[in-house]
Amino acid sequence: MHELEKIWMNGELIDWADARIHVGTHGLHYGTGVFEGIRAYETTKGSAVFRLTDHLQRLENSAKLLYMELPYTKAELRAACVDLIGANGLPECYLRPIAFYGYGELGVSAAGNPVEVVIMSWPWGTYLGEEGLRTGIRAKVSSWRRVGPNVIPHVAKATGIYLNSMLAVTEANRAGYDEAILLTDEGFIADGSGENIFIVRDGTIYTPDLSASILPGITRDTIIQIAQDLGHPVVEKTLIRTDLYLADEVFMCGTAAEVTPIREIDDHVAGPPGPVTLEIQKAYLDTVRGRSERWAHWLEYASVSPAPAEA
Ligand code: PPE
Repeated sequence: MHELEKIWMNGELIDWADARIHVGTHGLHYGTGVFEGIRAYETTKGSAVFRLTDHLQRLENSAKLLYMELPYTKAELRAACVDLIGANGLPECYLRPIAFYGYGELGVSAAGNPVEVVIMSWPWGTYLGEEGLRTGIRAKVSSWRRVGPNVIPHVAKATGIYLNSMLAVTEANRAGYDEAILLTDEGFIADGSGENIFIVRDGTIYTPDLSASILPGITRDTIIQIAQDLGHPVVEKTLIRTDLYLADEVFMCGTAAEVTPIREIDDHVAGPPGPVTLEIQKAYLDTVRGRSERWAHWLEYASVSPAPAEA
C-alpha cells in the first residue's frame, strides 16, 4: 500500500505508522464496522472531493443500521476529510472513513465497546486497470449469491458484508475473469463485488432497483442523473441473467471503478465499449474533474498547500 504522512484517528491527525488498534477489537472479530470510499480529484480549482456530504450521509445511515452511534457529526467528519487531504498534500486521492466497534468486550453483542472512527487517504489508481477502463473487462456471474435484505442490511456499507464480495471476486479471478457479478438470493441481477451495474438495450439504460440487495451507490445515482440529463431513458427494474447476455452494452460503476465497460460476461461477448457507455464515462469523468458546470455543486473543495521548498 502506498503510505502517506497522516491518518485521522478519533479526532487527531497522527503519523501513518501510529494508527494502530488492539487485536481484541470487536470489529476485527465480528465485522462490525461501516465505511466509505470517496475520491478526491485534482481540478483547476484545487482538490475536489466528489459528493463528500452524500458519502458521509451514507456513512451515518450505515451506522444507524448497525445500532451504532457515530461520535462525530457529518460536519466534523467533513472537516476531518478536508484537513487530512491538506495534511497529506495529495490533491488526487481516495478517502476511506471507517467507524467500528473497538476494544472493550468480546462477545457478539457490540454493547460495551467504544466506537472508533478513522479516516485514511492514499493514491488509488484505476480499480480494474487502465486497460479495463478503456477496452472493457471480463466478468463472470458468481456462484455466491448476495445477502438478502433480512440477512444483513445491504443498504449499509458494512465491513462484515464484504466477505460476500471477497468470495465472489476471488472465485472470478481464480477462474481468469476480472470481476464477479452477483445475483440476489432469488436469482436476479444485483451488482459487482464493488460496483453497481448497468445495461443498455435498444436505446434504454437499465439498472437493478434498490430492492435487489444492492448498495445504493453514489456513482449509480450520479450516472442516472447524468444519463437522464443527456436524454437517455433510465429504468430501474428487476433484471435477469439473460438481460446481461442480450444487452447491447454493459458497464459497471463505483467510486473506485468509476465507469468501467464490460466486454464479456460468462464467455458471451458484449463487444467493445459502446457509444452510450463511452458517452457516460466521459460525462462522469468531466463531472468529477470539475469540467462540467452543470454538476459543479457535487464538488467540495479541499485546499492543499504546495509542498514546502527544500531548504
Ligand atoms: N456496490 C458495492 C458492493 C460497492 O462496494 C460499491 C463501492 C458500489 C456498489 C458503488 O458505490 P459508490 O462508490 O457509492 O458508487 N465500492 C468501493 C470499493 C470497495 C473496495 O474497497 O474494493 C468504492 O468504489 O469505493
